[in-house]
Amino acid sequence: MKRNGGKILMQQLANHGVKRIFMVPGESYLPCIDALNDFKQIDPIVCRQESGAAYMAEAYGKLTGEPGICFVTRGPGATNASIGVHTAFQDSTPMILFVGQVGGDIYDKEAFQEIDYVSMFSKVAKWVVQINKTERIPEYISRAFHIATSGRPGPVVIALPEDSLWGEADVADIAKYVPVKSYPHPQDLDRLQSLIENAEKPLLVVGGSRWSEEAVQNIQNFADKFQLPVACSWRRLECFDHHHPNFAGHMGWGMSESLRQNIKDADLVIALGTRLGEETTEIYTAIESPTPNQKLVHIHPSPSELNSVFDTEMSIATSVKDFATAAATLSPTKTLTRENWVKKLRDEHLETLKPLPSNGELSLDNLSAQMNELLPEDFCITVGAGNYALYPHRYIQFNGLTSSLAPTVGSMGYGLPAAISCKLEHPEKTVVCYAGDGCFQMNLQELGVALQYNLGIVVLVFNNGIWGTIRSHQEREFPGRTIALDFVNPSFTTLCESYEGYGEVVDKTEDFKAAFERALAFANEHNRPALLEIRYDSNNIAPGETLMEIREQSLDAHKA
Ligand SMILES: Cc1ncc(C[n+]2csc(CCOP(=O)(O)OP(=O)(O)O)c2C)c(N)n1
Repeated sequence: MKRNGGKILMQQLANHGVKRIFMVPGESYLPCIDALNDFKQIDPIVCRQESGAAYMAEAYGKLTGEPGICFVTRGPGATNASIGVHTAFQDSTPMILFVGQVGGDIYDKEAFQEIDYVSMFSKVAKWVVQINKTERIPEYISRAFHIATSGRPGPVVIALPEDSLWGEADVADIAKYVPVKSYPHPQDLDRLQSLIENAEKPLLVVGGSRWSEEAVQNIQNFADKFQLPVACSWRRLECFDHHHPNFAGHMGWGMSESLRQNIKDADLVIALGTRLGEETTEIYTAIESPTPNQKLVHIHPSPSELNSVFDTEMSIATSVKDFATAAATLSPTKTLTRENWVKKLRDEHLETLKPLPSNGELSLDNLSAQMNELLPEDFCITVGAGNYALYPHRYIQFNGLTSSLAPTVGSMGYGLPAAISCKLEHPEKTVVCYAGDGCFQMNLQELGVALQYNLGIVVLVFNNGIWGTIRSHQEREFPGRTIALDFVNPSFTTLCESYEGYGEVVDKTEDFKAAFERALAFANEHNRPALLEIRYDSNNIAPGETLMEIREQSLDAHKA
């Protein structure tokens, strides 16, 4: 039976289990859009801008471990969506971006909106391909799902020339993809166990993508049995329950001084699932590259990641899930006596949860610490990039998978689309987007999606009137010479009201609790967005740190 390329493509997505796509429509891929009429099991989420759509798809990939699917038009649509592809790349998130393309008859003439996507995306995607023949659509899409999810997960970009979509073919479909397994070798497990049992001060660092509830549980049991304190890598706060007695904090930007010292004191670091990137290692100082001071065991799904930046004691190429399954079979061969080490790290971590003092009538420290009481058990906090994000990540006790969505790539504008994607996937969850006034304004148009799809998310906009992070960098490098940082902001509350949402300004710590409860009640009752505009003294730039202190320290350093 002959079908056009759009129908063949949508059939493949259905076969691979896709239930939702994020898109901005475009005339360059009309047959795919038309095919949605025949595949009602696939829900099209129509976004306002391609960066929002791509971020939503990326967040879906983070939440589910399955590729998030995004459709955009050629040229301008693809360039807008590229931020989501780069996020998926650095965050190791499975994702597939479909992009329209000019037809083969006029290709390579710089036709209207034409781009060579293989060249354009080759450094920010795991794989890029253009499907030039209608009959090869099933084959390429199957390969895309496998590539996006196996080894180090990542984004795939597929360009769809018009003639491939409008053309017809009689071709067989391909069944649902099955990611390959990669179990650790028994000898490696023996050696790992011996390293762990002979260490005095080991530390397990968890991160990366495609975890499962079972894997989290298995790794928690493993940490218990082997007396391993556990830290989450940069912005992977969801990989371990922060209430667990072995949890010792998170690494990277915002890491506590005590954890920084404990990492340096550790004699064995086991990094599971995570890259040890610039942020997690604090520019390769907490764990030095190429030769760490600690014995390093690196467990990562991609062999090419292993030993590429660090000279390891031992490397195991396996996925988190497969390692966790194997770890569940291990038991200590001797009595371990590291209770004090585990307890020391835990106690020091608990100290960091106490709100630090700050200036003015509204304390961001106190606000985020309060969230632990205000949030129900089933919650998700999303952020983009900016100093405001340091507060939830320091004070909120995240409780496992899907409780946090944060781009390790540090791209602004992520929080709102991610919150939308999370609420679509988990309607029962309390989803709170933290956003700086700068971060929020990068993708605020997606409030329209929250309105259209009845999504009761809560948005906290942290209004300090500046691009605060950059101000802190300027004060550090060019003290007192700050420039090009100020905002003239709109009324954020009126803005949310214009999307039929709720808006309220909060400028005192004691008013936050009641305001948050009102916002959440509105969001839950009306299934529409609620926004609290949080006003605070912009001098408060990070927990326990002010801009004026940074300036003074820097001026002193320049004098010396
Ligand atoms: C897309 C993108 N553009 C620019 C940056 C650089 N950048 C990082 S943080 C930041 C300022 C964030 O300002 P805001 O959201 O208001 O938060 P604040 O730092 O004031 O808390 C900027 C411009 C980035 N990370 N991502």
